[in-house]
Amino acid sequence: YGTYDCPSGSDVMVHLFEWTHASVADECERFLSENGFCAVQVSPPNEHRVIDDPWRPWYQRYQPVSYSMTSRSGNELEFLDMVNRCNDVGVRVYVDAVINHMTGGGFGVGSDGSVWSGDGLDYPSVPFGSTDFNGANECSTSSLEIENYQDVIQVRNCRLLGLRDLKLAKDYVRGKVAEYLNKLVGYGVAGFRVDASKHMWPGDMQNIFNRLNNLNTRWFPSNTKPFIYQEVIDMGGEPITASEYTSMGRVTEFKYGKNLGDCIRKNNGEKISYLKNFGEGWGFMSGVDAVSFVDNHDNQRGHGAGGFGSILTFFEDRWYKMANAFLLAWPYGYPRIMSSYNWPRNIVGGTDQNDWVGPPDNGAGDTDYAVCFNGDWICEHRWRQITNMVHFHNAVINAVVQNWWDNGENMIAFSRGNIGFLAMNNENYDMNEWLQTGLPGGVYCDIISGDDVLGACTGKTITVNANGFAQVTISSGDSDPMIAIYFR
Ligand code: LM2
Ligand code: CA
Repeated sequence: YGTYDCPSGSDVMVHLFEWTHASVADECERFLSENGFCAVQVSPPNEHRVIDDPWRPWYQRYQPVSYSMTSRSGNELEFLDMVNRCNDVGVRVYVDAVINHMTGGGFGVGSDGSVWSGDGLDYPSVPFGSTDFNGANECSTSSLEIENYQDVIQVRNCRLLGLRDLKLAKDYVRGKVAEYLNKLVGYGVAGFRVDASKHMWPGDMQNIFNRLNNLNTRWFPSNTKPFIYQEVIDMGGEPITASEYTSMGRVTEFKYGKNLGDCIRKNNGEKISYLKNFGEGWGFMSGVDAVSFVDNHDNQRGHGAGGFGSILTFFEDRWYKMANAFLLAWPYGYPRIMSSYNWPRNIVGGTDQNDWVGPPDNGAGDTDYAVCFNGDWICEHRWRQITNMVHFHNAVINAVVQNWWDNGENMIAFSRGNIGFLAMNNENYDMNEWLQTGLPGGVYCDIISGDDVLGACTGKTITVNANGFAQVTISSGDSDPMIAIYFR
């Protein structure tokens, strides 16, 4: 676990948040496979609670009702079709696996028609019953809620936000969870984002992972286990740390997006020149253990960790492109690009009043095909600056950082060996520097301001002399105050 082998020339994943299976399948074929994406993270595909108040929030999908396969994204056949089609074009599918808990309180009928009762701890279509959940024997708080993150037992045995906490110490529960994950592996799923990993004992998770089958040999080499990456929010200051999980797979590094956002926003005197040793040098986990990202579906709306004042999202599009350019140019972690839908963000007193809003048009018909740039689908992964940096990332994958330059403040430049070069100007005055790019002499196309289509550059061109130097000019007024060039 914890290894991932992407087809060569593709080394980035994208989270197509709340996309339907049908739309993901199309996107694999028409875009992801053509643009160097290794994998797509999809929303939880299993049966979930259906919430009316507020109306069909995105977060209903983090309340499992069963492991049957009709969700807001589509049914089981559509899921299978998606996995087949993505795999056929070399794009892996990673499933967001919600296995720490089932629903919150209440009762109802799930997205696949199953009855459930959180009040009665009854999920007959798994089936899970009251003895399959942690209760007063395991969790010491009278509310059965997590009340204190300094208490490891609470964090793992009590309820997160009222969500009924599965007794993963129990063989039967482990078996049911493993059965679900193995069903997905059998379909051709290549890996899992493991939701709420902080709230599960590493030993319980290891036991479940030990039960996982090898990947489907229709697409993958024999004896290959699923790729695991675990969602652990470790900002420091709590007894549970990311390092407890790295032996089982990668772990989401939440410090990355917060600190990168702070540098780009210049919060508290932070500067992009400080990015010179971004990563382990900042106290992050080792890059080989990390999934790195600018924002995720939680912290882009003020859930999870980070905070609106730090995290950058598509709402701050100029900064966001800078952050993603850095993410993709700088060697740290397995990068994940967020692909979002728009919603009427309305931050009042630090909370987004509309943080619950689900994907465009849902509830109307539940066949909500994502069409990029149409309506509210943002498709950050298709923004030219970001897509082109995915290509850059893949091109420089084996090259180390060299030729770092900064002005001590908010102008930076560096090369990746003699393959690629990025320069960024986050000052409010123009950058005009004679810099070593590391690249062989020639005329290069800046892939931020345009595309290099069959050698015809639609953006700026940068001339590198025989010694590798170039005049780098970036106006502070540029819509994207950076340039990126690479050798191919
Ligand atoms: C995660 N990672 O560890 C997900 O990334 C995150 O999106 C999930 O929370 C969380 N863990 C549980 O899987 C989201 C959302 C919460 C929401 C839960 C459950 O951020 O706001 O909680 O999903 O849907 C909601 C209500 C909350 C209520 C709870 C239970 O916001 O007030 O608690 O449902 O009914 C009483
Ligand atoms: Ca738990």
